[in-house]
Amino acid sequence: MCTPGSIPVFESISAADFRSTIQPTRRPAILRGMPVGPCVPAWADLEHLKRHTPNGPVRIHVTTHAHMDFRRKNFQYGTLDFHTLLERASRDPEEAITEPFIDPRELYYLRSVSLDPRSRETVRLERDFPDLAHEFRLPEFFPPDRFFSSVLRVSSPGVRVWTHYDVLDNVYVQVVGRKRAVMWAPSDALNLYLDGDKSRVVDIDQPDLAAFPKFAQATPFEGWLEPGDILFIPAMWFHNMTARDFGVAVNVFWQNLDQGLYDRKDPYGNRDLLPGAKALRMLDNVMKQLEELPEDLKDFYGRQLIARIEKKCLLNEKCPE
Ligand SMILES: O=C(O)CCC(=O)C(=O)O
Repeated sequence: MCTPGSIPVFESISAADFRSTIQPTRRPAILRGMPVGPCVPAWADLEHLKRHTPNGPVRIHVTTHAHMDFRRKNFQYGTLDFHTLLERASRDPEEAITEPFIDPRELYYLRSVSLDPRSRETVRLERDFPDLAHEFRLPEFFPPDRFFSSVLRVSSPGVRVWTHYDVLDNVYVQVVGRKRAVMWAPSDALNLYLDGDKSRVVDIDQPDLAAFPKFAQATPFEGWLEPGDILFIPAMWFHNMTARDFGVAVNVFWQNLDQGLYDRKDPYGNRDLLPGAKALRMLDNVMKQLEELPEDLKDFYGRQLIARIEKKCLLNEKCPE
């Protein structure tokens, strides 16, 4: 195991520095003091936010448990008008809600999807929230033709989104409120008990080590985002995010690799890279083959497969400096 660390903070660097020295390291970074437009501090004013946004219905997560758990499904989906969502998510959590979905103290989380339900396009801030887009600027982190999506995220205080990875490089621009980010390198995949793109270890601060003993060997990197901070989340880095306050953020994704590697029918940008997805499907067939063998021989050939994969695919473990 490597020593747990902090996500490094880079003050007032340029977008060119990001492209030449930070992105190529394939390691997360907090970029502080970069120009993101008048959204900071303008969006901290709820009335301003309401004046500059349409009040259409949005699909949200509603939960009574701050730590959302995708396995126990301790949340449900609901629909609220956007302004009602803003009012409810920004209230003091001790304040009871009249006409809740589940409970007067429920919490909310929005990951914006296209407001046009028939649209198969990826979500874009400037299409669905044009006035907000006008007040938000992203430094030139990538060439415009690599843009994939820009997602508006709104969160009640305390809400935690489970540990998962994204297949695209992205930046999480924290506009309102503070947020805690805990991240793990892709090389920690075997210690995180994955179920698809998500980790089954929901409580990362008090993990159930009897159920998930290898989690103790995973190396977390932690950082706190302040309004105006930009977190660089390299593709495949696991991240777990907790809102300390009412939060508004813009999460921008781009295709950092050859475009042919991505699934073109993937509006959310969360499907595995094509060769990876194909390899996983082929492995299902391999496993089916091994099912024909007695248990001890299945174990024997399973170990041979592991040895080959270790030799051909895995990089040598190296602790990040
Ligand atoms: O908004 C958050 O707190 C987490 C969002 C996130 O990391 C994601 O869904 O990729």
